[in-house]
Amino acid sequence: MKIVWSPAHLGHSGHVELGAGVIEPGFECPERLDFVLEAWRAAGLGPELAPAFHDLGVAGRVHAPDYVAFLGEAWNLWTAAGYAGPALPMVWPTHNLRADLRPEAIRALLGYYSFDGGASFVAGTWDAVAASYATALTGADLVSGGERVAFAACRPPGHHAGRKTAGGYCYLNNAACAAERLRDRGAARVAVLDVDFHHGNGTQEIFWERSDVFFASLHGDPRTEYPFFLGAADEIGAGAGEGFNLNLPMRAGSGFEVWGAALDAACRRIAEVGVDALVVSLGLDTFEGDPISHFRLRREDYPKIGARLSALGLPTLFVLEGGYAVADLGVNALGVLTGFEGA
Ligand code: Q9C
Ligand code: ZN
Repeated sequence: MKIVWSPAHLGHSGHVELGAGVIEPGFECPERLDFVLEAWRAAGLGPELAPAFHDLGVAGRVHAPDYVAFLGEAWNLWTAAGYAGPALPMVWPTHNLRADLRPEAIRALLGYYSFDGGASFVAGTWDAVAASYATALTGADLVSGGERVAFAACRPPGHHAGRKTAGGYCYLNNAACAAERLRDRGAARVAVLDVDFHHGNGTQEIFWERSDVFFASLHGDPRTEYPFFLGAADEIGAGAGEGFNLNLPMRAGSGFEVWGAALDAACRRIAEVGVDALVVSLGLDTFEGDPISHFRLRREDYPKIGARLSALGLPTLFVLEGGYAVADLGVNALGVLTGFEGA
């Protein structure tokens, strides 16, 4: 198996997020990838590749083109306006406010193009985001080029990013872009299976009305868990996409007995739907030691996840999403990957 990663992720550091009563350092930190690489090397699973160059064409179809352009200029607009420190949104056009009017001030644009205070910008954010996107597309090209499996070690993650909104540590939706790329390169239908603790609200939104990308998500029940405002079981897609969205929310505190049964249900549905390739949004924040999440998976559960996914028999791209028990992240990620390879 090949891993794709880029050192450009290191520039996305020193960012902050809105917490409960505080502005705090981002849980989504550069050290996360250090632990993934350390575990990768220890497992001796295969070669490390840098991402190939990819233009923003796929991003401009998955996301609104004005949103992609904004991500590229946000930091420059922020510093040109004389602000220092991370660029955080502070006003959002929700409910009865005018979301149809694009504002001019950078302070307002940050809210126009986001849904929460969890995706701030620092000087290196855009380069990291662009490299994370290229990492996912490079992984997709490995799989469409005939590799059974590949691992896109993306940072920052992507699954909360919607068509024109950043949030939850995410800017461009790497997994959605990879699925789009797999379609471009000949897959008639692709499944995106999201096993991050948090609902993949961005991926759901992007493919909501499409039948060529089936989306399934296993996640903490949004009545109590982030992102709160999407991810209920009755969300099944609309229009041509009706029946091509599957949400399997589970209560906080769920362990592998419950979670593994949901994974099996999602896998059976993927087999029924019939797809040519699989993208796994691989969040490891289901781990019992995760500081911001509330499932109770253990280290020994992760290889079982990989084995179940492998049994689908599909060309598979793993795309890294969340996981904040930093020192355990690499071992748990490699548990999934070695479980896949060994199955
Ligand atoms: N201030 C992903 O796992 N809430 N994003 C954090 C602590 C936001 C998670 C609460 C969680 C976002 C990719
Ligand atoms: Zn998560």
